[in-house]
Amino acid sequence: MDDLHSLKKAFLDDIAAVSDLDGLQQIKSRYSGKKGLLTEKLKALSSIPADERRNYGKLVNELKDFIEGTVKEKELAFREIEKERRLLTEKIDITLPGKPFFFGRKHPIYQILAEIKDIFVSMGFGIEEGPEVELDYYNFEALNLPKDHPARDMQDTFYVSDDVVLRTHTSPVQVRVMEKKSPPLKIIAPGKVYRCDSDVSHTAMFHQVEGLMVDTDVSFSDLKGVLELFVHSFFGKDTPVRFRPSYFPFTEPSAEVDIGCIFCSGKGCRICKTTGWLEVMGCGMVNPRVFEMSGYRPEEYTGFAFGMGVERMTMLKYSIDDIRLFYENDLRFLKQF
Ligand code: 2NM
Repeated sequence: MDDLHSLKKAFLDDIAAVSDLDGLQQIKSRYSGKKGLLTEKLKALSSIPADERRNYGKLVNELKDFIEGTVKEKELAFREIEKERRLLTEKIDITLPGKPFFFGRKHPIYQILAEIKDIFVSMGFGIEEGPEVELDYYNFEALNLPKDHPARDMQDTFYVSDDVVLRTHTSPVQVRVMEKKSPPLKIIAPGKVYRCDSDVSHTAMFHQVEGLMVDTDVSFSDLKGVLELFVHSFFGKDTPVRFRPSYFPFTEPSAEVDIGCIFCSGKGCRICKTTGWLEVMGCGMVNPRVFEMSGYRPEEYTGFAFGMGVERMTMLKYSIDDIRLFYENDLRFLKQF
């Protein structure tokens, strides 16, 4: 019996000295583990004289209950202390400002492209798209650009093979639409085009919007009305506009559309080369030969067409002097739009 008293005393000393859960775990296995001191006493029961065994066994079991109960109590107390400690140290300050979150946005070229589309859609134009890898026939031949025309030069055009090119304008989309649909037609063709060219105002890939309107009595006045309305919606209603004679193989007559220089208000500067005017797009009455090749009867129909560069429109609208800024992916530039 004395051995049980000293075991209990040793346990109480150990428990009084323990300061954390790890230490408690060690005590637990020292006394009631598989090879623990209490377990030893239980195993030794068989070697005790039969008349003492009953009483001794009862005391061992009582000591076992006491030790296990005390360990459990201590464990709960330690867990409570640990919880208090974590509540104090892991406090979250909900008044701290949040981490900044950066939203993506449309590239400036696509913002302007959407603006241009909206203006023409509001005038009743439909939107048509087509392949960027195009047959020489649709890119050149059907637009009255004969084989020896300078625009077909290897220096400007990316050739995929003898009769396949990267489209140099979006006009081939319009030819494809004319082959499929009969007049009246009122469409724009926005998209990427490719020319082997690069400097401050040219990149090998850029975006164009071309337009086409065909009906039985479309006139140059209709062309002027539509494009003036477009320029005034896009650059502002007080922007001066003029039509200057020009030449394109696919239109006759042809013209360039100029706006009063937005940099010097028409006084003449370095950017407008002292003319007071800036070229914004090309246009004209569709050449009857183009209609013929697409299967429209030139005796029955007339039409106008126009084309503009989206990068150029964006540069003019925001006074940007280097086209390459659009494609360098510098967020300091892109975030301004
Ligand atoms: C321009 C200028 C003038 C044009 C012509 C055609 C088509 F397919 F109807 F013949 N589409 N676009 C055209 C006319 C484009 O861009 C400067």
